[in-house]
Amino acid sequence: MACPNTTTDSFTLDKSAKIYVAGHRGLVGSALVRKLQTLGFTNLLLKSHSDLDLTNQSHVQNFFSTHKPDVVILAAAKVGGIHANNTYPADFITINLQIQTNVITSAFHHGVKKLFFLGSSCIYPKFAPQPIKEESLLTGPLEPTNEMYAIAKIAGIKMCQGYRIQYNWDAISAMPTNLYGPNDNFHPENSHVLPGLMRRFHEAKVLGKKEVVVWGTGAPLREFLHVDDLADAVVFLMEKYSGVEHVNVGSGVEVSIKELAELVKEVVGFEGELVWDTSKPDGTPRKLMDSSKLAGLGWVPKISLRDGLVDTYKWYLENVEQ
Ligand code: GFB
Repeated sequence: MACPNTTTDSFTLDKSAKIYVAGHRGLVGSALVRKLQTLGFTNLLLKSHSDLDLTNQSHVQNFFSTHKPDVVILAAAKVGGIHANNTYPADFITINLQIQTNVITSAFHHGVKKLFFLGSSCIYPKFAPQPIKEESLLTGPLEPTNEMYAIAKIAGIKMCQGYRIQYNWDAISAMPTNLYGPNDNFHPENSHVLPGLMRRFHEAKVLGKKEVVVWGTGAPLREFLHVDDLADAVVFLMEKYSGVEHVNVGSGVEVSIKELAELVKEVVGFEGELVWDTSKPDGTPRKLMDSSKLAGLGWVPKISLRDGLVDTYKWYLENVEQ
């Protein structure tokens, strides 16, 4: 495949650049807004879902023609944990394809200088060699529980590549590992494992319960990254990277779901027992990403899993609990 512009390139992200953060109320988008504001970016364009439905093509086109952002960070997506992905496959593929197609095409047609697309580590084959390198994309079958979401995200990567190859447009994409932090979804069924367990342990502690049910066998391995580290990496890549290939963003630290459950239990202060519900799916056995490409560019994460959990539980108590 012809790959123009495959090396790193310097893009000056001006402090006054008009940056549209799509999905600014979510886990990733809100972390990006905090990061950009801390760095002194003053011209952020933010629209909530009630003001702009990103699945509506004509609304998205009108928005871009009216506001003409310089830079777009596409963090809006329908996301969820293993149960939500398994239960609502039509929503996961349709809504994500609609959002990303509308935003990417409108950004291209309205003169956006740089677009950043965010995907997920579930784009890789279920049995990809570990740690997973960027080159593993499309080398084998996907994990069935999140195939629809993964296919939408793979389409997003390919759209960025297509526009770069055909038009030399500066669209880049990054694939974060499993994320957590403030503004996560703490829904008991539809969330990812970390916020789901945090809420369950907290409620069990408050109600004086003796047991908490945890899904699956506890054997799957997962890599977790605090969303503030991800936001830092996104800004870093916006400024330092311009290439056709997506970039993995991980912490390099892997834990089993059993180890994670024990750690969340300790941080929350629940003193009862864990009961494993093996009727629930484990999902992919392991998905540790190889983030050496990003490390080679000069970025490494800073927040340990324990510190990140303490920070997230504090946020949960101050926000969700209230
Ligand atoms: O975080 P999670 O839903 O997503 O589940 P994936 C990770 C593991 O934790 C699975 C187990 O083995 C679950 O069975 N688990 C244990 C739980 N207790 C719970 C619980 O209370 N809630 C949840 N949710 N899991 C997602 C994909 O896969 O990863 C998404 O479905 C996305 O598409 C995301 O890519 C990053 O890591 O398995």
